[in-house]
Amino acid sequence: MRTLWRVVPVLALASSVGAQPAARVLSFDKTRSEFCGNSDTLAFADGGVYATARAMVLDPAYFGPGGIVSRALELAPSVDALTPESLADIDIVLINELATPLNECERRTLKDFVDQGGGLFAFGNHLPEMVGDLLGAGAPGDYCGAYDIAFTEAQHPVLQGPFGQLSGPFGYVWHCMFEDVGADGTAVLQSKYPMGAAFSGGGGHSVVIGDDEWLMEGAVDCPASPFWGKPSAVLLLNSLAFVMPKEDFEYKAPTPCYANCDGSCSLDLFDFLCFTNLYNAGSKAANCDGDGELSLFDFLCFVNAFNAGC
Ligand SMILES: [Ca+2]
Ligand SMILES: [Ca+2]
Ligand SMILES: [Ca+2]
Repeated sequence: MRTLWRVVPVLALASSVGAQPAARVLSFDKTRSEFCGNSDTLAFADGGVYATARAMVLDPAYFGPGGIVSRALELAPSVDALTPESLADIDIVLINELATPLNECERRTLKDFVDQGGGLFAFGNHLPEMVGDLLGAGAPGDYCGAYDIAFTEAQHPVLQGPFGQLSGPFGYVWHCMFEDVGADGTAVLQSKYPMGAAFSGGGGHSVVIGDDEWLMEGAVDCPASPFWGKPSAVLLLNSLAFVMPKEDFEYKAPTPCYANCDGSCSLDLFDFLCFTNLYNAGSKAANCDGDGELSLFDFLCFVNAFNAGC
């Protein structure tokens, strides 16, 4: 009895030290995702075409204590917009085919997230052009078409990773490509041009692939040409292992800027209108100079803040 009493606290200590928090993955919801067939969407968190891929991502034998990668992955509630608030506690952003592309605010937020050390896993025909430039890849022109795709010979953890090795042909579908992958990129899939690339810039790691059929199953109502198979599984899991941030990574949202009154991602006339509305409504938020009343000096104060920029 005495021995047991001594052992139990040690085990409890060991498990609390060893348990890493799961890495949280954020994805877009149904309202933002492209449709697939008549009834399903490509939302990664619940779309039928990704059922097998999703189950593998969440399988503790792959990601979890005692799994191939010791840190678990979990899907955060999906969102209809990428905002600094939506990235609180998020480790990896997963973006696939969207019904409406990322807007400039979302692109800036995503770049900030990756620069700080967050992970990005993006796949879909138009993802190279949507996010490639944020990662230093060359701006694409019309780099889409149906060509054979093959893994490159690069020495890279996405191709030689914890879940296996990837080489040789990968498939043939309509997809889009990078003009070039830039100084921080390594091409991992090659078509007529690089079609999939891994990025290691100053902050976090990213993998961007210009197609999504490779991750789709066939047995659902979807017109895309699915080619899910073992190489798809290895590519998916190696990519997520590569983009997983350091355990202490925590995204810090930028401090709100007073002059950006309407909270948009630019300073413009609408911010003056916004301030004027606050002032006319007698809002404390219009008391820019912090004294006890709303006056002309608050307008001057706002103009100064606006001119100072954000
Ligand atoms: Ca495609
Ligand atoms: Ca604004
Ligand atoms: Ca005032």
